[in-house]
Amino acid sequence: MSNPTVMSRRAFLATAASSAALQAAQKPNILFILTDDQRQDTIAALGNPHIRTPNLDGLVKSGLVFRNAYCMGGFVGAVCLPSRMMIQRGRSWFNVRKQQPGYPNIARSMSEAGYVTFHLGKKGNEDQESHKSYDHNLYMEPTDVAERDAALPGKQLADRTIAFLDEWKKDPKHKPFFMYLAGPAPHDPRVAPPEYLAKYDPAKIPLPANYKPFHPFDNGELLIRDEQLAPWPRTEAEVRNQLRDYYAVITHMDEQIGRIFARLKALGEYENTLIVFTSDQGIAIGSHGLMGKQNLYEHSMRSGLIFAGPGVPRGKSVDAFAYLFDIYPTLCDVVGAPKPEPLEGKSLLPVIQGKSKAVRDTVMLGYRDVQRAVRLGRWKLIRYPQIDRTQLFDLQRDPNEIHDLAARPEQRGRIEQMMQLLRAQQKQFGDTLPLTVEHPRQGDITVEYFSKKKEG
Ligand SMILES: [Ca+2]
Repeated sequence: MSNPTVMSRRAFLATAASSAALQAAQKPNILFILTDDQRQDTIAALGNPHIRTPNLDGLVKSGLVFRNAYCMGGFVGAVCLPSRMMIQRGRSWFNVRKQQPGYPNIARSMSEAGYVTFHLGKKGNEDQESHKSYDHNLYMEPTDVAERDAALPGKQLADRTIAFLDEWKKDPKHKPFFMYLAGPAPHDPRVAPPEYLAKYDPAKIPLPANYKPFHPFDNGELLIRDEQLAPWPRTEAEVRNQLRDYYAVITHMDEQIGRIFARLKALGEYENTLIVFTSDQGIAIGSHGLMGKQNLYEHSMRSGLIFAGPGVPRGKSVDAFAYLFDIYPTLCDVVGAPKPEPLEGKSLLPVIQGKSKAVRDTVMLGYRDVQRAVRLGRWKLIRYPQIDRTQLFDLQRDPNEIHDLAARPEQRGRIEQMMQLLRAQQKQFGDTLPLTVEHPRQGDITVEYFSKKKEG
């Protein structure tokens, strides 16, 4: 056994070089799967016995789950867009649009770290500017609806990914891959094949625990497109039917993801691939009387974030706060790439490796100029500045945000503390929205508004 202290300089350099070569050879492939509008509670292994997601369940069991990973929110109703920009660029939505040409993005960083980069996904409400940095940049093709199977976006996503993997594997000089798969499922329109619909009986799908026929007040965005995907009041039957379609699309999508995993295994690459799975944000579908994701409740802003593969503990879940824009710097750390200067995301690697409990004390969420929220430990405060309204939830006792504690006198101090925290977070990210306005609106979009509309 050689001793480095007495090793000749030449021998030492030779050893160092071969060790660097070994590391390079062992650089993991990275498969980053981003789904569209998938609530965290639509993965069976994360506590939903009513949905079937065997492949995502396998990922949960073989990896580490961040239970408190959030989309920070967005500046437009199509929250997909800011969410995806934040993910690609590692910046908050307040700063993500301020970038100069040549700005850092995840594809550039992975290229510089020696990866071949591949993107396949939807084109609308996506960060097409960042996509130009991928070596292979593909969009979903419009499909021939006459050919039923080919019309399913999940099938196309898997087919084309598998085709790329097969070609990549044939090249004896291939670099490790960084793949970003960002398909359109389970976003509406939710079209699943009949045999997947048949797996779910709407009558047996439980309503969300926080199901309501109406949202209890005007949150500033009750008339947007997504909220018109079902009539008011949201009936139990309508919500169950929509959940059936949603679950069927997710089960189909899960199967297609399983096909990609199976091909990685067949090619002998699965063990050397780090898989990152998340969704750009969740959605309501009946929760709180809402249908869309233009709100800051947990069902809409919290995503399931899973890491699985080399160096990741198996079957673990953590409560550490995370933003989806932390994924980019995390992957920089994984591959040993520098984290470019303007990144606002923080690497989650210390949490993944068990060296640290958390990298953030809080998260701030926002939606246009109508909603802001902040989390502190088990507590969550949501502020609606335009109507001068505040909600406070104890997520430990009330994870479904059903019992608003804001009017309780004993919570006055906590609300003051959390409003201060929210202001401090706004300052940190450059958010200039005042949390109080001189002339608050009445908030006209109420139960009465929809009742009159129905009569009229
Ligand atoms: Ca989305």
